[in-house]
Amino acid sequence: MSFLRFRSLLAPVLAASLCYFASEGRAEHQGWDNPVLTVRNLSGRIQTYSRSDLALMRQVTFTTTTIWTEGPHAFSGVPLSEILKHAGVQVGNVDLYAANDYVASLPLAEVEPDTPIVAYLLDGEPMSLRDKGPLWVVYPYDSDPKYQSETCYTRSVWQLVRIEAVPTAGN
Ligand SMILES: Nc1nc2c(c(=O)[nH]1)N[C@H]1C(S)=C(S)[C@@H](COP(=O)(O)O)O[C@H]1N2
Ligand SMILES: [Mo]
Repeated sequence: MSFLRFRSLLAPVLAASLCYFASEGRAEHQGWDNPVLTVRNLSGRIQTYSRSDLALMRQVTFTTTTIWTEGPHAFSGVPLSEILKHAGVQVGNVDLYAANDYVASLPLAEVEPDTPIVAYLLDGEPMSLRDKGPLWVVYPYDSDPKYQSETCYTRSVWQLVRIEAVPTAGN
C-alpha cells in the first residue's frame, strides 16, 4: 500500500475510533435525561426530575459505610430538602416510594438542610436498578450515631421513584 493510500485510510479510522470513545462516554450516562423521580406536593402539582435535572441542583457528597454495602463509599446527590423546596413541598409528611412499592414516611420537620440526600452517584458512577439505583435516599451514617438508627434505615429508600406530600393534622 502506498503512503498516500494509507493516509486516506487514516482519517476515517481515527474518526471512527473517536466516535467509538464518544459513544462509550454517552453510554455511561444513558438515560440521564429520562424522568426518574416524580414529586407531588399538597396542591397535587406534579414535578418530574431526570438525573440531568438533579445535577443542576445543589450537590452534596459524603463518604460513609452503610449496613447494605461493604466498605466506605462516596454518595453524591441532592439534599432531599432541595428537591422538596423545588417541588413546593413545605409542610406535613412525605411518603417516599420505591420501585417495588416499598414506602417510608417521614415528617418534613425531620429533614435537615443537607440530610438525607437523594443520591444518584455511588463512587462517581450511576447506580443501576440492580444496585439500588438509580436513586437512593442515604444518610451519612458514619458521621453521627443518630443516623445509625432503625428510623433512618427505614427511610433509606433505594430505587426511589416517587415522593408524595401528605397532610398532617394541623395543616
Ligand atoms: N426499596 C426499598 N428500600 C428499602 C427497603 C425496601 O424493602 N425496599 N427496606 C427498608 C427498611 S425497613 C430497612 S430497615 C432497610 C432494610 O434493609 P435490609 O433489607 O437489607 O435489612 O432498608 C430500607 N429501604
Ligand atoms: Mo426496617
